[in-house]
Amino acid sequence: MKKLFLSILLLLALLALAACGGGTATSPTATPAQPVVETAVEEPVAEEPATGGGNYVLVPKNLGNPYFDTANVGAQEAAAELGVNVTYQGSAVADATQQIQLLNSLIAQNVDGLAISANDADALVPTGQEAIDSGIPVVTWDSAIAPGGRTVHINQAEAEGIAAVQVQMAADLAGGAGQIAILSATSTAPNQNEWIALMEEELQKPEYSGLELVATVYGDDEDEKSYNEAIGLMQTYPDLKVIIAPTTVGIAASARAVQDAGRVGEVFVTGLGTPNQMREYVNSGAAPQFALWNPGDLGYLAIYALHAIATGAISGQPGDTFQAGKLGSYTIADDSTVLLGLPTIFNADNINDFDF
Ligand code: RAM
Repeated sequence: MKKLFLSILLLLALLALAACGGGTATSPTATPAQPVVETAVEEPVAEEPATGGGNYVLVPKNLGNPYFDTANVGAQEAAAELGVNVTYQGSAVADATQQIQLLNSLIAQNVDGLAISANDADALVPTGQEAIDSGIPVVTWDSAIAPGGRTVHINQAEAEGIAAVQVQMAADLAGGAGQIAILSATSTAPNQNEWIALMEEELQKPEYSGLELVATVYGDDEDEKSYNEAIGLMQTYPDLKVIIAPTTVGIAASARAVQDAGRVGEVFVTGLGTPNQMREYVNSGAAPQFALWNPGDLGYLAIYALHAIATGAISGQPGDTFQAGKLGSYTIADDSTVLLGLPTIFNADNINDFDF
C-alpha cells in the first residue's frame, strides 16, 4: 500500500512537472497513468494478482548479447506505442535451467505475458505450459519452445531460407570446394539446431558436392569459448576454408580468431551476425559476407503479438490476424508461428547502410 501511495505521489509530481512545461523530465514514451500502475504491480512477490495489465517481460537466451539488446530496443518501441510496460530479464549465460528458474519466478509474480527466446525446446515445455495454465500467454521469438509450451512462436525468417543462405555464402567463399565447419551456440539451442539440420540437408545437393563438412562445434554464445573453438578448428583442420557460425556471438569471435591467427584470405567466416559487430571483419576480409534479419523488428513484433493475445484481441489460434504497428498486419500460420520476413545478406557494398 505504501508503495502504491508513493507511486501515486510520483505520478502527481510528474503530472505537475509536465503541466509546468517540465515534460522533458518524463520519458517521451511514458503515457500519463501507465508508469504508476506498473510500479504498483511490479512487486517481486505480488500478493494479489496484477490488475493494471500490460506488464510484460522480454526474456532473451542470455544477457550481454548485442543481438538481444537490439531486440529489446524494438520491444521498448512497441511498448511505448502500445502504452504498456516491458521489462528485459535474463540470465548471464545461455542456460535452460537458469531460464526455467527465472520463468518460474515471473509466473509467481503473475506478470501479464512472457516473450521468450528459448534455450531448450523441450525442457521449457512444462514451464511454458504452467504459465499458459495460469493465464499468462507465452510468445516465443527467435528460438522456440516446442508447441505444447507456447501460445505462438515468432519466426525471424523461414528456417529453410536461413540454412540455404548460409550454405550458399559458404560455397561462394570456398570457391565451390573444400572443408567447412560449423561453430554454433549451445548444443541445446532450438533455433541453431534446426538450422544446422537443414544446412546438412542442403549440403546434400549436387551443387555443393565439393564442400566437406568436417566438424560442428559449440561456443555456447560466449565470446571466449567461441574464439577458442575457432582457433581449435583452424589447428585441427589446417586446410579449413570456411567457418559457418549461425550465431551472432560465434561469428564475431570466429572472425577475430581468423584475424589473430593471421589466416585472413585463407579461412573465411560467414553465418549470422549483426552489422555493427561485423563491420570491421567485412572490411578486413575475415568475414566478407553474412546474413541476418533485423532483431529490433523481431522484438517489436513479439510484443505486438503478445499484447494482442494478452488483451484478448485475438486468442492466438492459427488464422488469427493482428496489427503490428509500423510492420503492418500478420496472420498466425497453421503451425502456430508468425513469420517476420526475409533475411538480408550484408557485405562491403551495403553494410554501412545499417546500424544495429
Ligand atoms: C545469437 C543467439 C540467437 C540467434 C542469433 C543469430 O545471438 O544464439 O538466438 O538467433 O545468434
